[in-house]
Amino acid sequence: MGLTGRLLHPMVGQKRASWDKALDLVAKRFRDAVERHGPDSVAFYVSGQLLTEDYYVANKLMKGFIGSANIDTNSRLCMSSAVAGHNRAFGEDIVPASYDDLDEADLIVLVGSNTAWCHPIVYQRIQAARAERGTKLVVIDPRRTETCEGADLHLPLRPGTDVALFNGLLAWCDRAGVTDPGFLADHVSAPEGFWEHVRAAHDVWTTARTCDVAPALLQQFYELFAATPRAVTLFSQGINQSIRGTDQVNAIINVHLATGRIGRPGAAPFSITGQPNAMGGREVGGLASTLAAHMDFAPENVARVGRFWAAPTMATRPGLKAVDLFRAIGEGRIKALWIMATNPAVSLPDAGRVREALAACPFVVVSDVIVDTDSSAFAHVRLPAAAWGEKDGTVTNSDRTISRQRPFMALPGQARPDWWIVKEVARRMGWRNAFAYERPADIWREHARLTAYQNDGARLLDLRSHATIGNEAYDAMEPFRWGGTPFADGRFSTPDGRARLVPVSQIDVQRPLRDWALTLNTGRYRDQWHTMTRTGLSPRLARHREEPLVELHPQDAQALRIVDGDLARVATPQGDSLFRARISEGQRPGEIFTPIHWTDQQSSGGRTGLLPRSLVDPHSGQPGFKSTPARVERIATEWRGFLILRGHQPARIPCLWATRIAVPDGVLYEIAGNGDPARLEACLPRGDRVEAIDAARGTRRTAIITAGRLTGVLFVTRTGLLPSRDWLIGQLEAESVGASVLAARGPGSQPDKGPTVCVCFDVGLHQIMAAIRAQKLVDVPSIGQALGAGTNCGSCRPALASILAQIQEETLLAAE
Ligand SMILES: Nc1nc2c(c(=O)[nH]1)N[C@H]1C(S)=C(S)[C@@H](COP(=O)(O)OP(=O)(O)OC[C@H]3O[C@@H](n4cnc5c(=O)[nH]c(N)nc54)[C@H](O)[C@@H]3O)O[C@H]1N2
Ligand SMILES: Nc1nc2c(c(=O)[nH]1)N[C@H]1C(S)=C(S)[C@@H](COP(=O)(O)OP(=O)(O)OC[C@H]3O[C@@H](n4cnc5c(=O)[nH]c(N)nc54)[C@H](O)[C@@H]3O)O[C@H]1N2
Ligand SMILES: [Mo]
Repeated sequence: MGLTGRLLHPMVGQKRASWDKALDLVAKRFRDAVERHGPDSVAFYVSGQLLTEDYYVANKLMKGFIGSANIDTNSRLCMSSAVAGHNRAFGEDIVPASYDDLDEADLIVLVGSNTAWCHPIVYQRIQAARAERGTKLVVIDPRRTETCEGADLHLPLRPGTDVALFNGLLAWCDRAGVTDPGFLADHVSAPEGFWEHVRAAHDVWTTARTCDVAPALLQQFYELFAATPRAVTLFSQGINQSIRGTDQVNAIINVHLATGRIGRPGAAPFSITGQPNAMGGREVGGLASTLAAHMDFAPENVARVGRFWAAPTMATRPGLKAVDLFRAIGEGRIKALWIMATNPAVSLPDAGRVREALAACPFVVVSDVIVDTDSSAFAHVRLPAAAWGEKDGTVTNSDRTISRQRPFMALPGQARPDWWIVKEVARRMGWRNAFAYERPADIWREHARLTAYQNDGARLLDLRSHATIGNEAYDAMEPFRWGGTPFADGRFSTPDGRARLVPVSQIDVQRPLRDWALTLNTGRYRDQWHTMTRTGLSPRLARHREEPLVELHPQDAQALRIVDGDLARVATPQGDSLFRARISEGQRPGEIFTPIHWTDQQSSGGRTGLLPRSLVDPHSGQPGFKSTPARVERIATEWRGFLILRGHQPARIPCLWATRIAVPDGVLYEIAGNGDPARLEACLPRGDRVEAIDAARGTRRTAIITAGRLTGVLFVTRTGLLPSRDWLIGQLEAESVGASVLAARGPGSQPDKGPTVCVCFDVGLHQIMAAIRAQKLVDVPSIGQALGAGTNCGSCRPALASILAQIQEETLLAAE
């Protein structure tokens, strides 16, 4: 929320510009492109981090006035498979679940979701339900994540075999007689041959072999599911981000439809959202494949929305989906592109290609809150948007609850809300009356009216009670969920009111290729958000994982002669990047994992975006981010070390490996390289220099003291250990330091806290271990009482549980 790195005024090229000048330029370039090359020569690439009002205005401008549907969103990378799956099964993109279902379920199945890290609040709610009513928890994920800690079952399936697993479950339920014939007869239709197909191919043994899980484990899950009517299946990116994502979604929904476990308390398939307002984007129609307000491009819908908007040039067919859009940009077919609230140079698959496309695009506009991002490096115009605490509007969450987001901070500098920026461009393109919004409430009312417009019940999304809401009532709006309990009456949004069972088959999972024998899986860390433009500024958040790691199973590491802490190059046919190796039993052999977060702004390596291929699901266009053929090799370095700088930062650190970590009053770089490390001294500021060299260990420690204060530290070693950085970092804030800083430890200074486990209360591993031993703590709540750890956001509780388990095991062994 601070102003570090904030974009505070419009910029044209590298120069500051007035809003008038910047907006006129954007309007002119978009108008010129449309006039010369037609409406499909321009595009918007937007984001689930816009508010519903922002999204509505952008969608209206592109689809009703510019006359193209070339507006797509990063939700394409996130949940478009869920959208496509819902449409196929229900006839409308409805999430038929609410968070209350988690409280009422007896079984919760997490599929392809690292909930403990990515949805910590939901995860705490699940844990509370478990403590209260003994809800069973099953995790289906190829990796053993912290979400598996304390779960009743973990199925570490072969990636990409979820269709087989859920088809197997459906067959099991059929055989066990727990399908719901009444519900099927009255409310569901199945294509011919559906049941024969399910029954034929899916015995437990075959399925277990396909999924590479122990048959007994699989059977245990099937028995549990069959015996538990109140079951919620919650899924996210392990299901969606796949070239068979939509089929995987329908495989899950099929089971719930067939067992009638939908539209009832505690029973639902539950697609969980990633970004704060990805759902609001779906409601306004911000995907290139949807029109507006849950309508598609059927001619009657185009006519209806056109009438409502009094639109001069309606888009009549879907536009380009994200991956295709950037391909079109690369081919020169898009002459002007506007990116809002997303960082595609990092987050799209095959990001090297994306960068080439951006570099070749004649006109790129980026609306962002941060000056320098990997994408804004390609912008001709940068527009300063309002950030989270300054924004005013609404958002929708996973369970259709719409909440007001109210600003609690003033707009800094020249920053403006995204809706304001878009409507100003629209007005300058000539559509003054259609975009005469003065406040978010004006847009909200229009959006609500459109959802109700000629909606005779065909669409569940209907906000008519809000169509005439006053400005004050809008400001005072309480969160509300639309759609009630969808499908409680057994009526679905299809023409005949019946849900559809969709026949889906497991496609063969690609065998490892000779040169690319490993499979790369990618995803999130607990304490970073996507491309780190904001979380990367927080020293504390950096402590959980300071560097981008490639996690490998011990067997693979041994074969590759990689030990924990080595640098390793991950390569795929698309590109390559360096990572720090972490050996992990939680990986399946043959599969590696890297985080999506690091960018050019923080690191010389860790560039996961360069690695995935741009293959997409045929129905949804969502990329298969979770599975890319890859290989890994060890990269030898002669020395490693760290560099701490107060204030100033060099543009480049001249060595093989450098990752930047924000620290209070400065930055810390973890570094490694070959050759003479003396060239790094160029990065140090001017000042008095103290130095210690230990030739035997190949260690050299340099500190720079300027006017009594510590301004730079360079520690390098060829063989020895490096001291903890914490004490030195603390010295950046000290009024005066002396030559003793080279000891990296003050007189009588506190023992090292160890790696941070609880970020909220800044509690380290060593502190936790010491407290467990000294105070004989036996459970996670007692650690919380002793140290505070885990008592706020709770996302470290699985880590606390595993530390506890480890110490208990050691104590037992010692006793024996
Ligand atoms: N800390 C943090 N939280 C976040 C975010 C963040 O950046 N940081 N981003 C938010 C956003 S936008 C999103 S979309 C969500 C994503 O939330 P999640 O979906 O929970 O996160 P991911 O780490 O992308 O992937 C989830 C899991 O899918 C597993 N997986 C991979 N392949 C398969 C497979 O074939 N089958 C199955 N069953 N599982 C598989 C991976 O091993 C991984 O553990 O998180 C949201 N929350
Ligand atoms: N390999 C791999 N790639 C992935 C994924 C994966 O699992 N694996 N996950 C995919 C998923 S699910 C997602 S959601 C994407 C996320 O990827 P991105 O959307 O590219 O990531 P963010 O860092 O969230 O980018 C948001 C940008 O908007 C800016 N911003 C923040 N708030 C505002 C605002 O209010 N207005 C404006 N105008 N700008 C703002 C931020 O500074 C930042 O630059 O990544 C996708 N890419
Ligand atoms: Mo996402």
